Amino acid sequence: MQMATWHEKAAALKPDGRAFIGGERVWAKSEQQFENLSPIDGRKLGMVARCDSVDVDIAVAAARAAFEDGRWSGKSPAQRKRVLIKFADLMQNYGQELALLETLDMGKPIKYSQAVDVGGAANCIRWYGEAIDKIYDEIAPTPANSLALITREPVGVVAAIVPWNYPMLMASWKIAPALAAGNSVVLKPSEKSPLTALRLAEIALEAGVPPGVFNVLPGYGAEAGAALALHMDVDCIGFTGSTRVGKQIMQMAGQSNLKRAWTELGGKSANIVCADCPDLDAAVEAAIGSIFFNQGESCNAPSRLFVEASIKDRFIEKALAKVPDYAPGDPLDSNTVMGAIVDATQLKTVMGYIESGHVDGARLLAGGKQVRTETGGYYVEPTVFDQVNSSMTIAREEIFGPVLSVLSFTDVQDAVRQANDTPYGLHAAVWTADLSKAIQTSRALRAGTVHVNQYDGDDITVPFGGYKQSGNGRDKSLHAFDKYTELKTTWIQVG
Ligand code: TXE
Repeated sequence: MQMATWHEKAAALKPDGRAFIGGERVWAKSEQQFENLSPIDGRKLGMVARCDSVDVDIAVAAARAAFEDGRWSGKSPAQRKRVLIKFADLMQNYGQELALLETLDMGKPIKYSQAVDVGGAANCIRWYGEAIDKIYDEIAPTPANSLALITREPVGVVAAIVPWNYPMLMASWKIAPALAAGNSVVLKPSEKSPLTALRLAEIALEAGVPPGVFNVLPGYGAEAGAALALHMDVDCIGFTGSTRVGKQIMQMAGQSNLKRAWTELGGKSANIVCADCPDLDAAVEAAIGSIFFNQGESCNAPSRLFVEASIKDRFIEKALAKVPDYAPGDPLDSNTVMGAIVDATQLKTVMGYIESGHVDGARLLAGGKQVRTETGGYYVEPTVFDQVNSSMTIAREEIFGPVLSVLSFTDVQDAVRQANDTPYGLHAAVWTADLSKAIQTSRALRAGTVHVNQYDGDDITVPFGGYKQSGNGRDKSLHAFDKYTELKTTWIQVG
């Protein structure tokens, strides 16, 4: 029997756009809906609940009730572990459906939706599930007549607001540590990509996460998102998105109940290639592959490439030979490596930045145009600008599209100075065979992650987050528990 193609599977899919509150699929109380269109070809995927502050009140009340009665928060860590591991297993069982929803909703290639998004999200849920019954609390070194316990408790009701570039992965980075620690969660996915988050909530219920513990509200940022950030009964908010909205989230947290607010925001990561780079081909591959991965829609994309002047021409020649490999294609074709830009707004933003590169005097070496297909959709050529300097808009602002800016430097101090000349501080990289130079440079770079002689080294065991206006707090690793737990001191008199 012949297997159905991704196109046939996509045609058969009927996504459910209703919210998920208290263990049930529901429409918004207002009955308002919005249309969900695929960036692949403009096809209508369905209607989605347009939740607002009324739905937020209902979901937060459901989450609070679940937290208070202990149906999840009161379970032992080992019990929560078993449920979360089952949740991860089920995600993998439903992997094809989840991957398809992700690709249709936001345009990334199906092979990455499967390997990176489903694989990474399921691994994240499993990792925090496995971790939670292996963490011990502390006893403080107090005088002998006392016993002081330092224990971690869940913060209570956690709101998570996530973006559209890795919808499932960003959701899992928030919900996995939050749920493992015993919190209840209200998740708001981006209005551009709500489908996988809604399916995740159903899968969590099937795995045994009790009703009310994990709720999902699709809707617009200014409506459902702001209502969550302003809510007086949300204890903590985890946000990934633009720096502009991240600042508003911090303000809304401050003007309401001072809920703990954690932000993972934009980036303009610098990739520094020194003349003594130990493997130029690997550096070329990483520089090109990492900026065009996910259509350039990655907060940690190395969008500023700094190449030492003496090797720049050779480096660029090698890099340009790789660019055609990243030509955008049909995201439902398993061979495609670059897919569609998420929507018409983002396409306009990216094309606007390309125009600004021309206006500011950068030299276009590759791409630069929108790709029009017979079926429609939003596609942009992989684009490389040379002769960029640090004052140009394309070197200063986050483009969030497949656009690489090439700059040069004279010595490593010059590279560090230029690399740090940005309001952002998410990722950075340095390529050099000199160990001392690598260590000194990585210490000098103001970024949450510094890569040395690679760019894609990353897994769930390491923290992810930014310096400066790239945000605060860290996703992933055991450090993420700091965001979703309170530390309690219990001082006991002995004798
Ligand atoms: O992000 P927004 P957008 C950057 C990237 C991109 C730009 C715009 O440069 O081009 O942001 O993308 C919710 N109160 N990043 O407009 O608006 C919104 O509904 C509460 C970087 O999509 O920040 C969505 O769920 N919530 C980034 C989430 O915030 C609000 C990932 C992100 O949307 C809100 C995405 C409000 N007032 C974009 N307004 C990264 N760092 O990975 C919006 N939201």
